Amino acid sequence: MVKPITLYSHAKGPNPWKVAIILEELNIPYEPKFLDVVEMKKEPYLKICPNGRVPTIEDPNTGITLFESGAIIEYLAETYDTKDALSFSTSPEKFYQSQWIHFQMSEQGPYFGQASWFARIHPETIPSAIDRYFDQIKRVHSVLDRELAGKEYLVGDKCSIADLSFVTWDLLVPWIFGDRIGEYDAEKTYPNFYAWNQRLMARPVVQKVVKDREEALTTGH
Ligand SMILES: N[C@@H](CCC(=O)N[C@@H](CS)C(=O)NCC(=O)O)C(=O)O
Repeated sequence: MVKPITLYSHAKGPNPWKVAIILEELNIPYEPKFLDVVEMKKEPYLKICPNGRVPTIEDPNTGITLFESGAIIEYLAETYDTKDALSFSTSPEKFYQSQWIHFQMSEQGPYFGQASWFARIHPETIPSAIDRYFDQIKRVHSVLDRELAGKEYLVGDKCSIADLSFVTWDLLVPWIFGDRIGEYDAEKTYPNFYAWNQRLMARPVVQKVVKDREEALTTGH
């Protein structure tokens, strides 16, 4: 029997919820442990995640402790998705899957993160920085839109960890744009991206995790 995996998490940030979606999709038992930012930056957490951020997982079934959400979802798929229900293990699809996860981790995550920082958190208003990162959000969506022309999912003909890795940052886009959301109509500008995002959002597991996140936010994790 599979023992529950510990998922170190935080209510607000999108990266631990990305991992929760894959755990839920693969029916892997897990226990979230919510940390506040202060706890993330000191021992004992720094011993398992020198980066001082979440997510990190501890898997008692294999003895592995792992941080970085992209590495974690690849590990979960390789270890637990033995029938390739949500991932690809053969060439060339596994490399396309990796390509999109790298794109998510190196472009969507950091650019959307900087957009949210400069638009919603930074104490000074710096319009040129906000414009720069809002443009990058649109650019990332334009890349996905181009790729998704005439297809339902990024790799092959099934939903995979590559697609699902994008969901939790996309969910935050209306909050990131705030008052300026009116200047970005994704449905009209990037219809392939928009339809794909709607397809992913309609998945019962994604809906469940969105609800879990809202609950965690109201209980103050
Ligand atoms: N590249 C990391 C980024 C992790 C990350 O930025 N996590 C946020 C929550 S979504 C965090 O821990 N923020 C706390 C901080 O920045 O101090 C990953 O994808 O796992």
